[in-house]
Amino acid sequence: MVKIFSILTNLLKVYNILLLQNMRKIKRFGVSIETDLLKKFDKTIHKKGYSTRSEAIRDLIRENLIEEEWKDKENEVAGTITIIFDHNVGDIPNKLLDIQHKHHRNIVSTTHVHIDEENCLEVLVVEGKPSEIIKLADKLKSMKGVKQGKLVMSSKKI
Ligand code: NI
Repeated sequence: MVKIFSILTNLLKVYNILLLQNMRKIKRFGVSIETDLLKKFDKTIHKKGYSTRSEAIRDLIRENLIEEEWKDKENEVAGTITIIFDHNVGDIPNKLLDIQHKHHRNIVSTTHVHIDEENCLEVLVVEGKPSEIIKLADKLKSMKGVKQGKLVMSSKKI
C-alpha cells in the first residue's frame, strides 16, 4: 500500500513538472561539451552565483540574442547610458543638456545623482535605432569632463 502511494506521488510529481514545462513552453536539449570546458564553465557560473547550468545558459543565449538585435539597424532597441562627470569642468552641465535635448526622441528618462561635491552620476534610459543610441552614447562618453561612460545594450523584446 505504501509502495503504491509512493508510486502515485512520484507520478504526480512528474505530471506537475511536465505541466509546468508545458505552461512555460520549456524545451530540453542535450549539449555535448569537452570536460575541461565544462569544468571552467561550472567554476565561473558558481562564482557568479548561478544555481543551475540551465539558468546560466539561458542568460548567455539572451545576451547573444540582444547582441544580434543591436547589429540590425532596423530594430528598435532599449538600454541605459550611465555617465559620471565633474560638473565644474567647462560648461559641461549645459553641454550635456544640449546633447540630451537634441536626442530627446531617444531618451525616455534621466536620473541625476550628486554623488559628492564635484561629481554627478547620470543614468539615461534610452530607446530607438541602435545607431542613434550608439551615437548618443559616444557623444556623451567623449565629452571633456565625463570620467566614465557606459552603454548597456538591452532589448524591448526579451
Ligand atoms: Ni549633480
